[in-house]
Amino acid sequence: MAKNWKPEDKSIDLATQEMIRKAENDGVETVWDRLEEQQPQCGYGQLGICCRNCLSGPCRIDPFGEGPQKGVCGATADTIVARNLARMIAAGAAAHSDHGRHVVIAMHEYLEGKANYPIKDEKKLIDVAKKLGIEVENRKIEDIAKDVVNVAFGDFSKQDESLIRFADSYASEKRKEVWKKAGVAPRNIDREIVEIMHRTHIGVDHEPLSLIAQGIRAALGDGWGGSLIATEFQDILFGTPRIGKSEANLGVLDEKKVNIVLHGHEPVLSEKIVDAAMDPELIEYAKSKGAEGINVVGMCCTGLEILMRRNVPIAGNWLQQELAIVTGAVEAMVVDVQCIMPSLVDVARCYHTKIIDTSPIATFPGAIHIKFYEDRADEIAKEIVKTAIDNFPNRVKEKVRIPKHKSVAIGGFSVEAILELLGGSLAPLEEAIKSGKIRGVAGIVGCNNPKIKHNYNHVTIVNELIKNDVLVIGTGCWATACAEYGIFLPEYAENAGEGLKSVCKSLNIPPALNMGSCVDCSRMLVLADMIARDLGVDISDLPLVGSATEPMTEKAVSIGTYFVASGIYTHLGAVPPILGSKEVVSILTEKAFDVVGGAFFVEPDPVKAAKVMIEYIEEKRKALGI
Ligand code: SF4
Ligand code: MSK
Repeated sequence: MAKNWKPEDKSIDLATQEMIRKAENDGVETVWDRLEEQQPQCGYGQLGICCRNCLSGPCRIDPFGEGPQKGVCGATADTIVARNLARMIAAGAAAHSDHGRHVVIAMHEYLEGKANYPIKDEKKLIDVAKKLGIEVENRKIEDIAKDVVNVAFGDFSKQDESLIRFADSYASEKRKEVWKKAGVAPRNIDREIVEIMHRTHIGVDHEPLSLIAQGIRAALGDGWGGSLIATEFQDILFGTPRIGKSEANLGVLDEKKVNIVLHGHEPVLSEKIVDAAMDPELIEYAKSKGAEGINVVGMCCTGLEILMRRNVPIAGNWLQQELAIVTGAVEAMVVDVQCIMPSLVDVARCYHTKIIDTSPIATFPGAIHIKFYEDRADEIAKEIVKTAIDNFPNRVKEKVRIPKHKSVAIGGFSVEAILELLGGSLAPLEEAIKSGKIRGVAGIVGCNNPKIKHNYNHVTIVNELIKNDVLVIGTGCWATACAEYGIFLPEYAENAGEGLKSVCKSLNIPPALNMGSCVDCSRMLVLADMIARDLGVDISDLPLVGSATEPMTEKAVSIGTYFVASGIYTHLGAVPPILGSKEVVSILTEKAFDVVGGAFFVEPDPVKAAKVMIEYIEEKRKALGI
């Protein structure tokens, strides 16, 4: 395959570059090859001005004003762009929230005696129950848990107009007032998503502002509902993350062991596989097949879930999933939901790797299907580990090359872990912000995008921000990028400005903190909300910014939207498909400020983006008089 590009153009990561070269030598096609084949990508799609919402279409609007300016039904570019954007938000919110629902169901099944998911973190359960206004004194843990489950189920099903209970219980009065006034308070996590599908059906809502408002309502149902529920229930079931040490990058694969890569998003199965891989019988079985043991590693957000709670090493982020297989050393890649490339099956055909799909809602043609059900979780986890072990003798020695590169990374910065670190309250952090040692905080969310040099934006923006004494927190594939680059080491604070460096040194923490997977963006909301309450202001008053530096998924669109709707000025490192409507652009980048106190800005250059973020932080400091 003759390429018009070099691996160094595609990633700043040496392990990634090495495996792109190996893929080329092995004749394996990767995501970057396919992006090349797709060029030039459709201009109408990039601008968001094509519509196929009915069978009279597909329709498209001529961006130069010479051809059609309306679809067959009369929809304008403004309507089409707003509808398409709302549908992206709906899909993103649905993915996060359905994930949340699955975790609630796992806990419900346990409480019904049908599944083995004992509650690991009773303190977290009690904290969550108290926040929700559930009585906890002199009550059995199981009874409290049942009430918490019922509140969560209610947020997915209630039919009245009131705000969902999780958002109502977690968000400050000031923020809720903003949502109420703007008419964007989510009433039911599922309903807001369904309503987007209804409104965007042919002939329903054609007003960009009201379509975007509904998008915001669904996104808030994600951030302060579905994602928050996922995080809280996972913490209750599997333990709230605490600060711990792990490793990151493709070098975490082990040539001598059975390598199992856990990829996707939901920890309900991966937690069980981590346990199964420690089963002495299965370890012995692996040895009987010639391996020295079993090496479980993560990929993408499932990887971050088990890194945060169990310190399991992570092999890579989104753009590295194919390359893990290219090492030739992976016996099984076990996938659940979201961000899993269907191409993995094709890559695996060139090696001995088995792709095992596990979610009843995600089937991959050509994969082995071992579907996962909560009531047989332990048994299925063992079956999967055994399948991987049985595949070890099929490894082709000549095809194996594991890059040496890996980095030690500190993770586990849940809000609870941060509080513990600070001695029980956020006061030391707030003092550091007030004194100016820390100028502000930037919350960065994940993804990679093959249109952007892998990890470049993530690393560059962190370097720029910390140099200027901005503390960075974040999640998702951003976190893996930082982990791979050594940013999650306390020593990395040497690269920070004097103020931030002194804070990091006194606490022995890195200048950027790993808060978990993409659903854990909810942790950032909770943290921001706590700081705002302590300072007696709204989130929108804080010296706080958001960023999706290498955005790719519809989930990132939903996250960005709920950041904005939570009052956060939010950067996007890639242009979303909205430029076909000046009206939509103006709502998202300007008018949103007046309505929800936050807005988007798009800037592909991470150095320039950091500059804008720092200026905004300084403006907010001035307004607060600090
Ligand atoms: Fe065309 Fe309107 Fe149908 Fe969209 S909804 S495909 S613009 S006719
Ligand atoms: S995995 S959503 S590419 S962070 Fe959560 Fe990474 Fe983005 Fe998927």
